[in-house]
Amino acid sequence: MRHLYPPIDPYGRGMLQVSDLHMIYFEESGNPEGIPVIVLHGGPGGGSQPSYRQYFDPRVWRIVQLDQRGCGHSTPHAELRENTTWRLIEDIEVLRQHLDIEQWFGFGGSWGSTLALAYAQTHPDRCLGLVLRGIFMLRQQEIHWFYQEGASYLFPDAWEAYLKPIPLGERDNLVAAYHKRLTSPDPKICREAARAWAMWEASTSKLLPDPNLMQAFGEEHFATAFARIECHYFINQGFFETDDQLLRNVHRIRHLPAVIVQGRYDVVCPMRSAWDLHRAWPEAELVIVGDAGHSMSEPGIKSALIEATERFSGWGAP
Ligand code: STX
Repeated sequence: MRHLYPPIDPYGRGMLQVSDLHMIYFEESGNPEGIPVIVLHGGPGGGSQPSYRQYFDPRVWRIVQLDQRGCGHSTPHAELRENTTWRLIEDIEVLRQHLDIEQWFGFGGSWGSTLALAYAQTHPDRCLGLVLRGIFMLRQQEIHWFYQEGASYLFPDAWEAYLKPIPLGERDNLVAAYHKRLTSPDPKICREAARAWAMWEASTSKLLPDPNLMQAFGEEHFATAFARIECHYFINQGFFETDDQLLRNVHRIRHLPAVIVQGRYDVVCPMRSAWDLHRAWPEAELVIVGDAGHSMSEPGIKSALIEATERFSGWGAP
């Protein structure tokens, strides 16, 4: 069993103006001469966390974190305009060039895995390899499972609270009903919807419920960006051209070393997606954690992710 590295502070941070509207916040930690890795957070809209650094040996890795458009310390907060998958990929490239990095590893779970796959498929020559967790490819069936029907069978209690802001007549399309409220000019309507949306995910993210996670997700600043940005991406199908775009383009990245870590009891991003990716990309190592749900902080997931970064510690050293 592997455990997190001790907490560390970044040695560098900054804000980058990536459009007329958006500034993105980034941090660098670990060894400035180390192997570069870009850490991609989930949601979209979740923001990066200090604990994400602790999955890497700080003597070996140059750890780059960024808050994607509209969340964390990036501004404007919870902004949906000019906020698409392809803009985020451009931002990652702007940041890479700003930091004078030729190539880097990608590390991401959940939506972070979606974005890492989309980035690597767009810029395969910039990637040294991928560590992915809780695979999410933003296909219609994945959205339907978690936000319409499926996960509701496993968490009927938490589901009631998720349904509450939506009147009976609008429940046949919950993502659309939520989108309407999360983009409402009435801050009270938006706030209530954001909280209910975020709490649904907090209630289902771990094998065993975690009150700390519930509290963090329920906090207004976090919930507003998380819910608004997630729903915006989901109603737009991730801005992908086809539902299976990420699977269809696996051939572009098959040469890259990769590890896929998946919790068997992941309710947010069920293992079906990791399995589909594994079938399309058998060269990537699939690690199934038998006693874990979705969160990267579940003990078995943590351990498997750290094993993966340790395995890649010898790669691409300068
Ligand atoms: N969205 C799942 C996701 O990407 C469907 C995600 N879930 N929780 C998170 O991200 C954070 C821990 C980053 C908030």
